[in-house]
Amino acid sequence: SQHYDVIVVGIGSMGAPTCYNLAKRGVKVLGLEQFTIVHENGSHAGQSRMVRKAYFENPDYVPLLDTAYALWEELEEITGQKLFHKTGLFYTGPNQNNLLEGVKLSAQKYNITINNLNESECLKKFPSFKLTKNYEYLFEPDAGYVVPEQIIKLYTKLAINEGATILENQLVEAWSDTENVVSVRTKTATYIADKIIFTAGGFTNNLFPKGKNQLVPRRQVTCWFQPKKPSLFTSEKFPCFLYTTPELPGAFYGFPLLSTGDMNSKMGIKVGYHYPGEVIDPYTLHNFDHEKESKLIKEFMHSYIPDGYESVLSTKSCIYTYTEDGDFILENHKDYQNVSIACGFSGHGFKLAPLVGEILADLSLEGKTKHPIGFLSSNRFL
Ligand code: PYC
Repeated sequence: SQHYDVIVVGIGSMGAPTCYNLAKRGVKVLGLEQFTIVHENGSHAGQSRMVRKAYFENPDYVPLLDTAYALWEELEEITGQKLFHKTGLFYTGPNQNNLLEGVKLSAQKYNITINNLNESECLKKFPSFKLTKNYEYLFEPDAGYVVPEQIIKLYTKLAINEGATILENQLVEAWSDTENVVSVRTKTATYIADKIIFTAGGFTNNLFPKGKNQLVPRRQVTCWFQPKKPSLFTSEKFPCFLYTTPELPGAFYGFPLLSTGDMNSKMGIKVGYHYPGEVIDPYTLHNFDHEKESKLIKEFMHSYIPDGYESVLSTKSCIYTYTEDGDFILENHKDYQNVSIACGFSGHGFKLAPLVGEILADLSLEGKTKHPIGFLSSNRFL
């Protein structure tokens, strides 16, 4: 069989940019995807992902986000397409909650523009949000969203243009890392390479049955709503948002009507609940109804964005793969010589996909990267 320099397993959010970065550096790459390029069985479906910089989770992400922002821009230049939709991001919730405090901490530490709005400014700028007294209202003007399916297809195409081979419907049944050669077996073939990179999202555990790092795939539901007055829900009047409520932990989030579709399209506005959902076997993602989860989201809409909810257009499940602490794992694997891995994106990874692709190419080819990813090593769990 053919000998590749690097095999990438899982050609989704992280695998597609990884193939591109490797191929661009002149190495012989094989990408293996168990489903198709873009599908609804994992973590990337759903038409929109937020890109933001005042990172409430942990300020250590901000230097990485700076680079990712530059790479989103570079991707627009390479492809000549508009990919990053700068809508701004509205954050609100009770004073002194973790999310808002986290936003302010990162903004302060890294000098990120965050506008502190008062109630009347909010009402004027974003008339569709119901506001609560004594909440804080923050706006990050440089945030926005990207369309994950579009990005993954683009990176795949760019990778192929640079010489990568990408194969669909190739479920990895077994793999090994021995004597400086990795071998990967699918139903139809065995492939050999010097190195292997796993970007398998919620399916990572299935490829590392003895994995020590606990990854927990969870089912997350999103709803699409037809707004009562669509003209109030374009990005000019309705930005991306993260909204914490006193009733529940976590945050509700959502997007305006996508500027890729027309205002009256049946796409609607997408809203979800950013909080750990039900633990699942990732291969059973579509075996559940969305009753319980949609009810919460509908109640949120009813209370806080009532004009956004005329009817529910659709509901969907996708996967978040949690680590214990909600931070990613991005490293050369501790137990294998020729294996690099990115996993455990815990529901907030897509915005960094262009950089993860670059870092994985660095790690696999050079054994190190200049990017500050020490905090994403699995050593933190030792
Ligand atoms: O990572 O920005 C994010 C996000 C928002 C909602 C879910 N994830």
